[in-house]
Amino acid sequence: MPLIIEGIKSPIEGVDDASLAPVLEAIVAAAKLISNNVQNGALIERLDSEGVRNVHGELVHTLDTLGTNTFVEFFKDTQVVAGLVCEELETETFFNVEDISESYFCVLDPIDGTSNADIAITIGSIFGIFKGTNGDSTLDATQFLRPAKDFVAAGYVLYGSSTLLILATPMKVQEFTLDIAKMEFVCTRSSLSIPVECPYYSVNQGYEDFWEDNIKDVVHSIKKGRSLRYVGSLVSDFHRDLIRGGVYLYPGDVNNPEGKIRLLYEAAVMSYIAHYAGGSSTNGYTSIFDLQPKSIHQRTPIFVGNSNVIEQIESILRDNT
Ligand code: P6P
Repeated sequence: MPLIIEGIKSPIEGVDDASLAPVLEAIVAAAKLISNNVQNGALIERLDSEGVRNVHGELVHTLDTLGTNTFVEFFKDTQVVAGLVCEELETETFFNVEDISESYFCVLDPIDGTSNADIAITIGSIFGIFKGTNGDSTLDATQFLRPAKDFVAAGYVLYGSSTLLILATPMKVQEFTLDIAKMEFVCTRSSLSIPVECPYYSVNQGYEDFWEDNIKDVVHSIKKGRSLRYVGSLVSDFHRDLIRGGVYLYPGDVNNPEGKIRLLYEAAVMSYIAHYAGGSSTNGYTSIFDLQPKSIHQRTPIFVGNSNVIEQIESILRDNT
């Protein structure tokens, strides 16, 4: 049943629960407000660092605070979002709703790649949406510690040369482009699938000296015949893989065995999108789509994109164990 969402001109397909509408409308409204701030950036002094560090020890930028506060406010106003895990907030945030068991629990990286904002490189917002587990009215981390396959919807907003909303449901992955004149999103790709061709790979080659030998073998093998593209912004690198074909790698290394990318609100979302776009993901040994999180801010090595290359990566790592 196509769902009409305020702020999106085209009906959203693949959503069979109309109660999701307020959650998606909150995301659309936040995306529009953040897009405007990103596009005007330095003109409205939105790109500075606030000189404080978040739970991960990363510098907090004005945009991070704006993004966090915007999503928190808009999710709270829905009356159907009961809880939020956000990269910028150390603990879970809960909101008053009428019926917790019929509500939604969201995971969010409000502004991914903020350090790119003041050099006008694409950044994004990454989100995943769980439906409250039947009858379970507990308000604690267990509502969020669920594998990506449990999302009812997930996606990202990409603030780049245009502002895009990528929305994945078990039925399909859709792309919507923000019409700046009308400030509404319009469907521009109705059913996305990762191409069979895989012309690109994305990894920060600068860390090569810190990779374990098996990861060096993986990169050495998959780079053959491919071009390296690395923006340093997950939503950008992943979006290129989704549209043009490719694979994104952020492996662990000797200093950070679990890598940098957070499982719940970054890797799980990209694995969900990849899964429903015909691609796949792995932490090296198991699909991230099925991976059970243990804590809300845990990190994971991630390899995501073209299924054939992901299979090749797992094969190399299995042979190296
Ligand atoms: P590095 C941005 O900080 C981010 O979380 C992702 O968007 C991006 O892919 C990655 O980190 C870049 O990390 O260590 O290569 O600078």
